Amino acid sequence: MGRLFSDLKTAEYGASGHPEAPFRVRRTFDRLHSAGHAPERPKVQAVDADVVLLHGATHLDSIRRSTFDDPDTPAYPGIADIAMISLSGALSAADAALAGEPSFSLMRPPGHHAGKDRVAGFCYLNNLALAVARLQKRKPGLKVAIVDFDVHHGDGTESLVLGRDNTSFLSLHQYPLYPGSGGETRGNCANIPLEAGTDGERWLRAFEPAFETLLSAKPDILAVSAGFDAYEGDPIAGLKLGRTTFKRVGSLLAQTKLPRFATLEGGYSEDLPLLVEGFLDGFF
Ligand code: Q9C
Ligand code: ZN
Repeated sequence: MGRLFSDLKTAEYGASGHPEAPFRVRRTFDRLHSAGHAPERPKVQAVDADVVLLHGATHLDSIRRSTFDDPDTPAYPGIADIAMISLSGALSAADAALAGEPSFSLMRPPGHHAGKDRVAGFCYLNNLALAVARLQKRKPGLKVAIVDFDVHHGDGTESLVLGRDNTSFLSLHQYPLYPGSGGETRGNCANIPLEAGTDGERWLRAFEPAFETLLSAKPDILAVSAGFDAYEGDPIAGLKLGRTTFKRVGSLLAQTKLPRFATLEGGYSEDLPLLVEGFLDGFF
């Protein structure tokens, strides 16, 4: 079984009516625990120097001082500290993966819309991209393939890794939809736009060849932005993936036998705990 990093402090912020809500971590944590997983606190504590690997020099301070402005991404009290815990989960998962253990960071806030100097779409720090940058700093030349299966285009991640050496990115997403980008492939960033209503079978038919192409670059490790909002029951998007599709994706990633880690991005349905459990059944 793989390693699961979580911290219930990341279930302690929220705003009423906001879909990115505490239950996402709290209920998923409980469900995975009951299913036999053993959630661990992060083993690596993120520090400011980890953030400036990709974000601008003032980005973390702007989160600490709440001087940012995005309608979807509130200035919750203490959110900078919580975002650093979420980042710590991603860094811990990356380290575990490199040591040979598949791993998952069950934390919030998510990260894939956060850009260099930008909070956006419920995201403050780009957890996954920072974890990748830290791995590559420690292991120069490490080849990383990023897979983003959140229903939204991973625009923040794309902006941070576009043109980056030894790094390739694949995102499948509903299009058009927030954030509006991801309509075409650019350089090392492969984008697969999918129309509203796409089901699991069609999704997998698009994923499999694109994933083969990603693997042809012979990555050393897979870094996965695991969003579960392409689920048919998700309240904020329109793809129609069933529960079993997430398990299948986990299995396809695991079949590579590559070192791998994943971080929670979106997924707003009450069924999120079941979806994550299915994904981990395949991924670990
Ligand atoms: N204001 C993630 O899934 N919706 N973020 C905007 C128009 C924003 C989703 C609607 C959706 C962000 C991590
Ligand atoms: Zn999303």
